[in-house]
Amino acid sequence: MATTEKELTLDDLSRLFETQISAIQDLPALENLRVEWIGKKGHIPLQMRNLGKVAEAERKILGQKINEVKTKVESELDRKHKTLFAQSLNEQLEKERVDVTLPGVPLAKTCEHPVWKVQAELVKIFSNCGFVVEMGPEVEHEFFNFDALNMPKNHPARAMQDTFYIAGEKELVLRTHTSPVQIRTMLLQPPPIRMICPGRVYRSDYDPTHSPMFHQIEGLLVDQDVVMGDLKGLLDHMVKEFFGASLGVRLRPSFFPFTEPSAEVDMACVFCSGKGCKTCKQTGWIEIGGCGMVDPEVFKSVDLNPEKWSGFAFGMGLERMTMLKYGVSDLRSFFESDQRFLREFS
Ligand code: 2U9
Repeated sequence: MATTEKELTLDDLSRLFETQISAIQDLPALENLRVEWIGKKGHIPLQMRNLGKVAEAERKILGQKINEVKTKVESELDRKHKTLFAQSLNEQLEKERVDVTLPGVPLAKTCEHPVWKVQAELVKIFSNCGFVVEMGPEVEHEFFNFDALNMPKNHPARAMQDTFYIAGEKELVLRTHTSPVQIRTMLLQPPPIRMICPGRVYRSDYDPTHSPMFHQIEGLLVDQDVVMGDLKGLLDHMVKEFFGASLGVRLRPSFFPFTEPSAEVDMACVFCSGKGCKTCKQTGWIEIGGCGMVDPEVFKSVDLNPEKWSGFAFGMGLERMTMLKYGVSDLRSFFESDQRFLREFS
């Protein structure tokens, strides 16, 4: 190149560039031309280097001339780059055009798990009555799961065979109910409180009516002058809304460490409307959960004065509510992931 370069005048070089750039059709060819002209070993830098060998008298004029050619080369390269870039972008857009009239790719149909569906329905019913959803951890400290709920160290539910403990962490358990969420809420928020807590709970049990993991929804109301009639009214309303029928509710005296008085909640049998059938063992009633007035000891454990505050609480198993609503007989079907069973509810 050096010999040819010597023989070419700057005007020759300028004309050569014009011929070459006008023949360029695409960006890769333009890049090669850029390297050939203004790259480190290109025509223009070579001209600059040769300038040192030229007699001083001519150097200034020649220097100006080289700069003129250099500016022209650079601006032509830039202009051509813009044109070719826009051209290639247009070609690409044309090629990748989306035909929105083509039929879409069908999505596999999915369905909500029946227990989650029931959970959402119950949340809606209680939300409409002013109850707020609160959540808490599933790995819980014994204090929130047992002690604060009036279940002392020797309580049978705390035995290793009933509760899952965390290996190496003797004070941590998988929560056996969602009640610790109520304790956490009362410690964080002053009354009045109206809350529900749906979620997973864990107990060491496995048979047609028990699973080691199941779902509960619990509710708590704390205020002044709360009476058991308020609780009964709320449960009546919930059953009517959830089952869509006016089925009666009765409270049967029972015992829970965290409520006093306590009661089992029964509703008129959904299958025979209370007339008596095989499912309700001819009693006309079906158990759906438990409830009661918050025990004064529980209020004391969260630093609330039981002389001033009163409240009610209730709890239900969501699998049980789903079984009653949809007539499912084996609780284990909820956890087997059998698509044929699950699709029944979509
Ligand atoms: C606080 C105070 C009281 C929640 C309650 C029940 C009764 C109950 C069972 C129903 C079926 C659990 O899923 S199940 O096995 N629940 O019988 N739960 S009263 O009482 C509370 C909770 C929190 C602070």
